Amino acid sequence: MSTANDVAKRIDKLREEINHHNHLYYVMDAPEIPDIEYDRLLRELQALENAHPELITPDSPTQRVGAGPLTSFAEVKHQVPMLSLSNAMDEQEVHDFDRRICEKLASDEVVYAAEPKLDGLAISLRYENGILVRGATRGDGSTGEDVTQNVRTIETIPLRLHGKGYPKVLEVRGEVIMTKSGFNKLNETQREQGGKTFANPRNAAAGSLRQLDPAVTATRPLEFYSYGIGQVEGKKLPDKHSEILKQLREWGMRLNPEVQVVRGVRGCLRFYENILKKRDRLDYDIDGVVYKVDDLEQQNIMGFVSRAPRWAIAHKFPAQEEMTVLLDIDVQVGRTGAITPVARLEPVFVGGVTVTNATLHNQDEIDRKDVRIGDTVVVRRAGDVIPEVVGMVKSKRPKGTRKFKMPVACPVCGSEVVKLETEAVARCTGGLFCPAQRKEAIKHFASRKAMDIEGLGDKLVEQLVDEGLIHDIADLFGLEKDQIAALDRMADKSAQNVIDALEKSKQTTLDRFIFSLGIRQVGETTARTLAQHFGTLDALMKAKEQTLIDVPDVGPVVAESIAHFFAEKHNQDVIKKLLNAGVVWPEIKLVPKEEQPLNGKTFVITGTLSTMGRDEAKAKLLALGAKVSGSVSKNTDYVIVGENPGSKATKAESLGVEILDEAAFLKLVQE
Ligand code: 9MJ
Repeated sequence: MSTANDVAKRIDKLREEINHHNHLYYVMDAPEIPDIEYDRLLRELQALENAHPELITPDSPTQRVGAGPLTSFAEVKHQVPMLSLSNAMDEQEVHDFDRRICEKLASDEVVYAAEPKLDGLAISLRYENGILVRGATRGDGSTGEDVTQNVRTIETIPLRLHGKGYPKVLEVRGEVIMTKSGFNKLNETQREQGGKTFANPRNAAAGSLRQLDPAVTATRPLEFYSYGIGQVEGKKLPDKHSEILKQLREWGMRLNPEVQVVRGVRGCLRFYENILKKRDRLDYDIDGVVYKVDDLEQQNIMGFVSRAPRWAIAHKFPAQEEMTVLLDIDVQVGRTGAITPVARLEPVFVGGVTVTNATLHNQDEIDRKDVRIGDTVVVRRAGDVIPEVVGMVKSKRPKGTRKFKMPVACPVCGSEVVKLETEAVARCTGGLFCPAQRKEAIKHFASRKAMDIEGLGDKLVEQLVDEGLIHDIADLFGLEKDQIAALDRMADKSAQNVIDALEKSKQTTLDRFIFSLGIRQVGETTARTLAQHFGTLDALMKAKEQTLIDVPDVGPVVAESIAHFFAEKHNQDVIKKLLNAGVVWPEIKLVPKEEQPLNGKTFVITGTLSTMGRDEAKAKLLALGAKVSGSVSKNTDYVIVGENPGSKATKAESLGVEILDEAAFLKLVQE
């Protein structure tokens, strides 16, 4: 950029783009570009304006962080502005932040409150004489939208403060979020009903809270966490931020359990690493952590720059969404014949790794998102989940993009590809005739949670099938060492290891065996339930569809799939071959219902357990004869409470239902 004219042009262009994206984000709840790209645009504009202050205009997007309120809600003027946070993108910027503070306060080490940075919608809740009188969004920080009717539908927001001694006027500030699990369920339902789906939990939370009809908001799985205060009248609150949060909790506000008081920049960075490690296990999205000077007097000394405090900073995590170019779309054939379109991408660094492939799910998703080959797309990689293409950037669409069409024949075996009305995915009809399906079935059989055959990795399975050495899972046990040793990248020793692992895997359990068969719809949990319910493979194989439906948690679709599987001659033959090869498991003693230890007891599980998923906990309880329900009532015997419990824990308390923490629950099922 050379001339002043170029700079002015670039500034105009940036402002136009940022305004466009602001509108999509704040008004439509439908952003087109990832946050990180938006931040880049805003930072570039800021840098240019800093270098050329004469070009700053009052309507530049840098002069107003956030966006104006929607016209359809009443305006709310915040008596105490709702702050935004400056960002630190790396450790160096955190060190700089801490150094500025230490210098100003003439201190060696400052005490900070460290909090996860929830990725939702900032809200201010106004309580007068302990009664919730208003809920407002942040808007531009000084004027927000009145969403009182909507926040009243959120169960984790008390309509009346608990306890005593609260100020006459108390504004509680915090974040409304949608849990990841709630978000997935919501999108599923929306898709089924042909409604609007959301790009991520934050947009879903924003879209749900800014519904004109509170009845719609009430159906959405929203939660609230408090992290600060606004206007306070009639009482002096503690002089530490962390103490104020504790006080808020006593008045019935929910606090994030991860919040900590830490010492100095080292304490901050340790907190960051800790939360980053936990990130994927949390049932809500966070995009970083926040450090706040804990002492309010020190906060006062630090003061503000425009609307952001100098005493706080958001330390951002690596972005989980990035933009890149969609080079091509291939298809992959899965274990059950499902044909998945896979995006081949211009390599892009996202979620901490370089991604070159991402799933596009199915044709309907591609059509719905209007993704075409040649488009610039948004790729998301969160935790261990397979990277996915979440959308395309329309403003970057070049000429000559190509639409993707699902092939009519399987690219691997040539069989017809069909798509049932009731399913989203297209499938290859080749069954086990299709080498791709065969390979996937064998990989699944050998996998850790199935037969756990060590050393029999994906590459080896592919070679064995390609060389015609095995045709089905049972053929594995007929393999000889020399056959394996002759394969690429194998030798005598590694071949012997595979043979030993195969031998060892023959001693298994019934639930592993059922799972390893790869029956459609039968995951680990269902396999365990089936094993416990029927006790023997024979009983399961003979079970009629109607009998299967009676098994807890087995619905008609699962029952049909199981009955279908065992009715097929080919599957019966493979099972016979496996048993003849010596696959065995310990007998399961079935205890009559009346004698089961938890017979007649009803449990409810809420929150996240650290040692197992909810499905597993549920399966354990069912196996002991208990009933597991989704909601707490006076008929509930026990509520198991994990981390971040929802309103069910509070309800249990008010009904006097016995509460078990995770340790107590583990003790109970082990006994
Ligand atoms: C979030 N989003 O979790 C603040 N925030 O403090 C936390 N946001 C904040 N604090 C002052 N934990 C302004 C915003």
